[in-house]
Amino acid sequence: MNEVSHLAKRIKSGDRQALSKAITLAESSNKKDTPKLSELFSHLQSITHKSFRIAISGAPGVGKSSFIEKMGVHLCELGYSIAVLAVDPSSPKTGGSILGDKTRMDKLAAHASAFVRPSPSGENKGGIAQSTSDSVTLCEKAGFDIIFIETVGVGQSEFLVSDTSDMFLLLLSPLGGDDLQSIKKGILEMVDMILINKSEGEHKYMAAKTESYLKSSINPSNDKVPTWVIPIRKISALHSQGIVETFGDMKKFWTLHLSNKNKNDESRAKIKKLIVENVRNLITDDFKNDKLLIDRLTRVSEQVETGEIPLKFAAEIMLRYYTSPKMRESDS
Ligand SMILES: Nc1nc2c(ncn2[C@@H]2O[C@H](COP(=O)(O)OP(=O)(O)OP(=O)(O)O)[C@@H](O)[C@H]2O)c(=O)[nH]1
Ligand SMILES: [Mg+2]
Repeated sequence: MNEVSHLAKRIKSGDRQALSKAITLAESSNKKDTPKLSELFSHLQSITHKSFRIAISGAPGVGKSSFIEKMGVHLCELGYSIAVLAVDPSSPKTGGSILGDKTRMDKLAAHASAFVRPSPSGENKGGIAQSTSDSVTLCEKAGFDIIFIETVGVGQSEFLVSDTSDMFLLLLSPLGGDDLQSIKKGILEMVDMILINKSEGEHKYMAAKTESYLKSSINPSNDKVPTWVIPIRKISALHSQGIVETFGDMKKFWTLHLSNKNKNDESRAKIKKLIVENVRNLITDDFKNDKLLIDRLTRVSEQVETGEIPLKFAAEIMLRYYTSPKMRESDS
Protein backbone atom coordinates (compact mmCIF):
# COMPACT_ATOMS: atom_id res chain seq x y z
CA MET A 1 0.00 0.00 0.00
CA ASN A 2 1.50 3.33 -0.96
CA GLU A 3 1.62 6.41 1.24
CA VAL A 4 -1.45 8.11 -0.27
CA SER A 5 -3.74 5.08 -0.20
CA HIS A 6 -2.71 4.50 3.41
CA LEU A 7 -3.64 8.11 4.19
CA ALA A 8 -7.04 7.60 2.52
CA LYS A 9 -7.63 4.48 4.58
CA ARG A 10 -6.82 6.34 7.79
CA ILE A 11 -9.18 9.20 6.85
CA LYS A 12 -11.97 6.68 6.20
CA SER A 13 -11.39 5.15 9.61
CA GLY A 14 -11.90 8.54 11.28
CA ASP A 15 -8.24 9.34 12.00
CA ARG A 16 -8.10 13.12 12.67
CA GLN A 17 -4.34 13.36 12.25
CA ALA A 18 -4.65 11.86 8.78
CA LEU A 19 -7.35 14.40 7.91
CA SER A 20 -5.07 17.18 9.13
CA LYS A 21 -2.27 15.87 6.96
CA ALA A 22 -4.58 15.74 3.94
CA ILE A 23 -5.69 19.35 4.51
CA THR A 24 -2.04 20.41 4.66
CA LEU A 25 -1.63 18.74 1.27
CA ALA A 26 -4.67 20.68 -0.06
CA GLU A 27 -3.19 23.94 1.25
CA SER A 28 0.25 23.32 -0.19
CA SER A 29 1.45 25.85 -2.72
CA ASN A 30 3.91 23.33 -4.12
CA LYS A 31 2.65 22.19 -7.53
CA LYS A 32 4.28 18.79 -6.97
CA ASP A 33 1.66 18.07 -4.30
CA THR A 34 -1.28 18.41 -6.69
CA PRO A 35 -0.96 14.88 -8.18
CA LYS A 36 -0.80 13.46 -4.63
CA LEU A 37 -3.97 15.34 -3.71
CA SER A 38 -5.66 14.08 -6.88
CA GLU A 39 -4.66 10.53 -6.04
CA LEU A 40 -6.05 10.97 -2.53
CA PHE A 41 -9.36 12.24 -3.94
CA SER A 42 -9.60 9.23 -6.24
CA HIS A 43 -9.19 6.90 -3.24
CA LEU A 44 -12.00 8.76 -1.46
CA GLN A 45 -14.38 9.21 -4.38
CA SER A 46 -16.63 6.30 -3.48
CA ILE A 47 -17.69 8.14 -0.32
CA THR A 48 -20.87 10.03 -1.18
CA HIS A 49 -21.56 11.55 2.24
CA LYS A 50 -22.60 15.21 2.13
CA SER A 51 -22.11 17.56 5.06
CA PHE A 52 -24.09 20.70 5.83
CA ARG A 53 -21.56 23.46 5.19
CA ILE A 54 -22.01 26.75 7.03
CA ALA A 55 -19.83 29.79 6.36
CA ILE A 56 -19.49 32.33 9.18
CA SER A 57 -18.26 35.77 8.24
CA GLY A 58 -17.87 39.03 10.10
CA ALA A 59 -15.43 41.77 11.06
CA PRO A 60 -12.33 40.90 13.12
CA GLY A 61 -13.22 40.35 16.75
CA VAL A 62 -17.00 40.23 16.26
CA GLY A 63 -17.11 36.82 17.98
CA LYS A 64 -17.08 34.27 15.15
CA SER A 65 -14.84 31.78 16.95
CA SER A 66 -16.71 32.24 20.25
CA PHE A 67 -19.99 31.59 18.43
CA ILE A 68 -18.68 28.47 16.67
CA GLU A 69 -17.33 27.17 19.97
CA LYS A 70 -20.70 27.53 21.73
CA MET A 71 -22.74 26.31 18.77
CA GLY A 72 -20.31 23.46 18.07
CA VAL A 73 -20.40 22.16 21.64
CA HIS A 74 -24.22 22.37 21.61
CA LEU A 75 -24.33 20.37 18.37
CA CYS A 76 -21.85 17.76 19.62
CA GLU A 77 -24.09 17.29 22.65
CA LEU A 78 -27.02 16.74 20.29
CA GLY A 79 -25.01 13.98 18.62
CA TYR A 80 -23.69 15.73 15.50
CA SER A 81 -20.07 15.58 14.43
CA ILE A 82 -18.50 18.96 13.68
CA ALA A 83 -15.53 20.17 11.67
CA VAL A 84 -14.26 23.76 11.77
CA LEU A 85 -12.03 25.31 9.13
CA ALA A 86 -10.65 28.84 9.11
CA VAL A 87 -9.91 30.97 6.11
CA ASP A 88 -7.54 33.79 6.92
CA PRO A 89 -7.25 36.33 4.15
CA SER A 90 -4.94 38.68 6.04
CA SER A 91 -1.53 39.31 4.61
CA PRO A 92 1.57 37.97 6.32
CA LYS A 93 2.55 41.58 6.95
CA THR A 94 -0.33 42.39 9.27
CA GLY A 95 -0.66 38.88 10.62
CA GLY A 96 -3.98 37.28 11.25
CA SER A 97 -5.74 36.97 14.54
CA ILE A 98 -8.13 34.24 13.37
CA LEU A 99 -7.63 31.14 15.45
CA GLY A 100 -3.86 31.14 15.54
CA ASP A 101 -2.65 30.46 19.05
CA LYS A 102 -5.82 31.50 20.78
CA THR A 103 -8.46 29.46 19.03
CA ARG A 104 -11.27 30.34 21.47
CA MET A 105 -12.52 26.88 20.65
CA ASP A 106 -10.72 24.89 23.31
CA LYS A 107 -13.79 23.10 24.56
CA LEU A 108 -14.95 22.22 21.08
CA ALA A 109 -11.47 21.16 19.95
CA ALA A 110 -11.27 18.77 22.91
CA HIS A 111 -14.62 17.15 22.07
CA ALA A 112 -14.45 13.63 20.62
CA SER A 113 -16.99 14.51 17.88
CA ALA A 114 -15.20 17.65 16.72
CA PHE A 115 -12.28 18.52 14.50
CA VAL A 116 -10.92 22.08 14.70
CA ARG A 117 -8.40 23.07 12.07
CA PRO A 118 -6.55 26.24 12.97
CA SER A 119 -5.80 28.72 10.27
CA PRO A 120 -2.46 28.18 8.55
CA SER A 121 0.12 30.76 9.43
CA GLY A 122 3.04 32.13 7.45
CA GLU A 123 3.18 32.54 3.72
CA ASN A 124 0.67 31.46 1.09
CA LYS A 125 -2.25 33.20 2.76
CA GLY A 126 -3.58 34.31 -0.60
CA GLY A 127 -3.97 30.74 -1.70
CA ILE A 128 -5.76 29.58 1.41
CA ALA A 129 -9.19 30.74 0.34
CA GLN A 130 -8.61 28.86 -2.89
CA SER A 131 -7.84 25.60 -1.14
CA THR A 132 -10.85 25.86 1.17
CA SER A 133 -13.11 24.05 -1.27
CA ASP A 134 -10.78 21.03 -1.27
CA SER A 135 -10.36 21.14 2.52
CA VAL A 136 -14.14 21.18 2.89
CA THR A 137 -14.44 18.16 0.58
CA LEU A 138 -11.86 16.29 2.65
CA CYS A 139 -13.89 16.97 5.82
CA GLU A 140 -17.00 15.74 4.01
CA LYS A 141 -15.24 12.53 3.03
CA ALA A 142 -14.17 12.13 6.65
CA GLY A 143 -17.88 11.97 7.44
CA PHE A 144 -18.64 15.14 9.44
CA ASP A 145 -22.31 16.12 9.71
CA ILE A 146 -21.71 19.86 9.85
CA ILE A 147 -18.72 21.92 8.71
CA PHE A 148 -18.20 25.50 9.86
CA ILE A 149 -15.95 27.73 7.78
CA GLU A 150 -14.81 30.88 9.59
CA THR A 151 -13.64 33.84 7.56
CA VAL A 152 -12.85 37.44 8.40
CA GLY A 153 -14.94 39.87 6.40
CA VAL A 154 -12.14 41.43 4.41
CA GLY A 155 -11.01 41.05 0.84
CA GLN A 156 -12.65 38.53 -1.43
CA SER A 157 -12.65 35.71 1.09
CA GLU A 158 -16.32 36.03 1.94
CA PHE A 159 -17.36 35.64 -1.65
CA LEU A 160 -15.10 32.63 -2.16
CA VAL A 161 -16.20 31.02 1.06
CA SER A 162 -19.85 31.55 0.26
CA ASP A 163 -19.21 29.50 -2.88
CA THR A 164 -17.91 26.58 -0.83
CA SER A 165 -20.85 26.54 1.59
CA ASP A 166 -24.57 25.77 1.70
CA MET A 167 -25.47 28.48 4.19
CA PHE A 168 -23.91 31.90 4.69
CA LEU A 169 -24.12 33.47 8.11
CA LEU A 170 -23.07 37.03 8.91
CA LEU A 171 -22.10 38.04 12.41
CA LEU A 172 -22.40 41.71 13.36
CA SER A 173 -21.82 43.60 16.56
CA PRO A 174 -24.39 46.09 17.85
CA LEU A 175 -23.32 48.90 15.59
CA GLY A 176 -26.14 51.33 15.19
CA GLY A 177 -27.52 52.49 11.85
CA ASP A 178 -24.72 54.62 10.44
CA ASP A 179 -21.98 52.06 10.81
CA LEU A 180 -24.12 49.51 9.06
CA GLN A 181 -23.67 51.48 5.86
CA SER A 182 -20.10 50.26 5.92
CA ILE A 183 -21.04 46.59 5.40
CA LYS A 184 -19.51 45.59 2.13
CA LYS A 185 -21.77 45.86 -0.86
CA GLY A 186 -22.95 42.50 -2.09
CA ILE A 187 -22.59 40.78 1.28
CA LEU A 188 -26.15 41.42 2.37
CA GLU A 189 -27.40 39.85 -0.86
CA MET A 190 -25.52 36.65 -0.05
CA VAL A 191 -26.52 36.15 3.57
CA ASP A 192 -28.94 33.48 4.75
CA MET A 193 -28.93 34.58 8.38
CA ILE A 194 -27.73 37.58 10.36
CA LEU A 195 -26.67 37.34 13.98
CA ILE A 196 -26.11 40.44 16.09
CA ASN A 197 -23.58 39.17 18.63
CA LYS A 198 -22.64 40.77 21.97
CA SER A 199 -26.31 41.72 22.45
CA GLU A 200 -26.15 41.41 26.21
CA GLY A 201 -26.05 43.88 29.08
CA GLU A 202 -25.05 47.41 28.14
CA HIS A 203 -25.15 46.57 24.42
CA LYS A 204 -28.84 45.64 24.48
CA TYR A 205 -30.12 49.03 23.37
CA MET A 206 -27.70 49.31 20.44
CA ALA A 207 -28.44 45.72 19.46
CA ALA A 208 -32.18 46.45 19.24
CA LYS A 209 -31.44 49.54 17.14
CA THR A 210 -29.22 47.49 14.84
CA GLU A 211 -31.93 44.86 14.52
CA SER A 212 -34.67 47.31 13.60
CA TYR A 213 -32.40 49.08 11.14
CA LEU A 214 -31.58 45.78 9.43
CA LYS A 215 -35.21 44.67 9.37
CA SER A 216 -36.24 47.88 7.67
CA SER A 217 -33.37 48.06 5.20
CA ILE A 218 -32.61 44.60 3.88
CA ASN A 219 -34.45 42.40 1.48
CA PRO A 220 -35.77 39.57 3.70
CA SER A 221 -35.35 36.90 1.04
CA ASN A 222 -32.61 35.81 -1.32
CA ASP A 223 -32.59 33.81 -4.55
CA LYS A 224 -30.88 30.75 -3.13
CA VAL A 225 -33.74 29.08 -1.27
CA PRO A 226 -37.08 30.35 -2.60
CA THR A 227 -39.28 30.34 0.54
CA TRP A 228 -36.57 31.36 3.00
CA VAL A 229 -36.99 34.50 5.09
CA ILE A 230 -33.62 35.68 6.43
CA PRO A 231 -33.67 35.52 10.25
CA ILE A 232 -32.10 38.42 12.12
CA ARG A 233 -31.28 37.39 15.66
CA LYS A 234 -29.74 39.08 18.69
CA ILE A 235 -27.39 36.68 20.45
CA SER A 236 -24.54 36.58 22.92
CA ALA A 237 -21.92 33.95 22.25
CA LEU A 238 -20.21 34.89 25.51
CA HIS A 239 -23.32 34.18 27.57
CA SER A 240 -24.64 31.35 25.34
CA GLN A 241 -27.79 33.32 24.56
CA GLY A 242 -29.69 32.48 21.38
CA ILE A 243 -27.59 29.43 20.47
CA VAL A 244 -30.45 26.92 20.65
CA GLU A 245 -32.82 29.22 18.71
CA THR A 246 -30.17 29.91 16.08
CA PHE A 247 -29.71 26.20 15.52
CA GLY A 248 -33.49 25.93 15.13
CA ASP A 249 -33.21 28.40 12.21
CA MET A 250 -30.20 26.57 10.77
CA LYS A 251 -32.07 23.29 10.84
CA LYS A 252 -35.02 24.80 8.98
CA PHE A 253 -32.63 26.11 6.35
CA TRP A 254 -30.89 22.73 6.17
CA THR A 255 -34.20 20.97 5.48
CA LEU A 256 -35.15 23.52 2.81
CA HIS A 257 -31.70 23.23 1.29
CA LEU A 258 -31.93 19.43 1.08
CA SER A 259 -35.31 19.59 -0.65
CA ASN A 260 -34.23 22.35 -3.04
CA LYS A 261 -34.51 20.91 -6.54
CA ASN A 262 -32.01 23.41 -7.96
CA LYS A 263 -29.39 22.45 -5.39
CA ASN A 264 -27.15 20.55 -7.79
CA ASP A 265 -27.27 23.21 -10.51
CA GLU A 266 -26.41 25.87 -7.96
CA SER A 267 -23.57 23.83 -6.55
CA ARG A 268 -22.17 23.28 -10.03
CA ALA A 269 -22.40 26.99 -10.84
CA LYS A 270 -20.43 27.77 -7.67
CA ILE A 271 -17.79 25.18 -8.54
CA LYS A 272 -17.43 26.66 -12.03
CA LYS A 273 -16.79 30.07 -10.47
CA LEU A 274 -14.18 28.59 -8.13
CA ILE A 275 -12.40 26.81 -10.99
CA VAL A 276 -12.21 30.02 -13.02
CA GLU A 277 -10.87 31.82 -9.93
CA ASN A 278 -8.24 29.09 -9.52
CA VAL A 279 -7.26 29.30 -13.19
CA ARG A 280 -6.78 33.05 -12.73
CA ASN A 281 -4.55 32.38 -9.73
CA LEU A 282 -2.49 29.75 -11.52
CA ILE A 283 -1.89 32.13 -14.42
CA THR A 284 -1.03 35.01 -12.09
CA ASP A 285 1.48 32.79 -10.28
CA ASP A 286 3.09 31.76 -13.57
CA PHE A 287 3.37 35.39 -14.65
CA LYS A 288 5.17 36.13 -11.37
CA ASN A 289 7.49 33.11 -11.42
CA ASP A 290 8.16 31.90 -14.96
CA LYS A 291 11.30 33.54 -16.31
CA LEU A 292 10.32 33.28 -19.97
CA LEU A 293 6.96 34.91 -19.28
CA ILE A 294 8.56 37.66 -17.22
CA ASP A 295 11.08 38.41 -20.01
CA ARG A 296 8.39 38.51 -22.68
CA LEU A 297 6.20 40.67 -20.46
CA THR A 298 9.04 43.15 -20.02
CA ARG A 299 9.53 43.42 -23.78
CA VAL A 300 5.82 43.77 -24.51
CA SER A 301 5.36 46.41 -21.82
CA GLU A 302 8.17 48.44 -23.39
CA GLN A 303 6.24 48.35 -26.64
CA VAL A 304 3.12 49.59 -24.85
CA GLU A 305 5.11 52.32 -23.12
CA THR A 306 6.46 53.70 -26.38
CA GLY A 307 3.04 53.59 -27.96
CA GLU A 308 4.08 50.93 -30.47
CA ILE A 309 1.16 48.65 -29.60
CA PRO A 310 -2.10 49.10 -27.67
CA LEU A 311 -2.46 47.54 -24.20
CA LYS A 312 -5.36 45.42 -25.41
CA PHE A 313 -3.16 43.85 -28.08
CA ALA A 314 -0.31 43.37 -25.59
CA ALA A 315 -2.64 41.26 -23.45
CA GLU A 316 -3.57 39.15 -26.47
CA ILE A 317 0.10 38.66 -27.34
CA MET A 318 0.84 37.52 -23.79
CA LEU A 319 -2.10 35.13 -23.71
CA ARG A 320 -1.06 33.61 -27.03
CA TYR A 321 2.50 33.29 -25.77
CA TYR A 322 1.29 31.73 -22.53
CA THR A 323 -0.84 29.10 -24.23
CA SER A 324 1.66 28.20 -26.95
CA PRO A 325 4.42 25.87 -25.76
CA LYS A 326 5.99 26.15 -29.25
CA MET A 327 6.51 29.91 -28.97
CA ARG A 328 8.01 29.48 -25.52
CA GLU A 329 10.26 26.65 -26.63
CA SER A 330 11.75 28.81 -29.36
CA ASP A 331 12.60 31.44 -26.73
CA SER A 332 14.24 29.02 -24.34
N1 LIG B 1 -19.38 41.00 25.37
C1 LIG B 1 -19.23 40.00 24.52
N2 LIG B 1 -18.01 39.67 24.06
C2 LIG B 1 -17.90 38.64 23.20
C3 LIG B 1 -19.03 37.91 22.73
N3 LIG B 1 -18.59 36.97 21.86
C4 LIG B 1 -17.26 37.11 21.78
N4 LIG B 1 -16.83 38.11 22.58
C5 LIG B 1 -15.45 38.57 22.80
O1 LIG B 1 -14.97 39.20 21.62
C6 LIG B 1 -13.58 38.96 21.46
C7 LIG B 1 -13.31 38.35 20.09
O2 LIG B 1 -13.93 37.08 20.02
P1 LIG B 1 -13.57 36.02 18.90
O3 LIG B 1 -14.54 34.91 19.06
O4 LIG B 1 -12.13 35.69 18.90
O5 LIG B 1 -13.91 36.86 17.60
P2 LIG B 1 -13.57 36.48 16.07
O6 LIG B 1 -14.63 37.15 15.26
O7 LIG B 1 -13.41 35.03 15.90
O8 LIG B 1 -12.21 37.23 15.90
P3 LIG B 1 -11.12 37.05 14.71
O9 LIG B 1 -11.03 35.59 14.40
O10 LIG B 1 -9.88 37.59 15.30
O11 LIG B 1 -11.63 37.86 13.57
C8 LIG B 1 -13.17 38.05 22.61
O12 LIG B 1 -12.63 38.82 23.63
C9 LIG B 1 -14.48 37.43 23.05
O13 LIG B 1 -14.50 37.04 24.39
C10 LIG B 1 -20.33 38.28 23.25
O14 LIG B 1 -21.35 37.70 22.92
N5 LIG B 1 -20.35 39.33 24.13
MG1 LIG C 1 -11.81 33.90 15.12
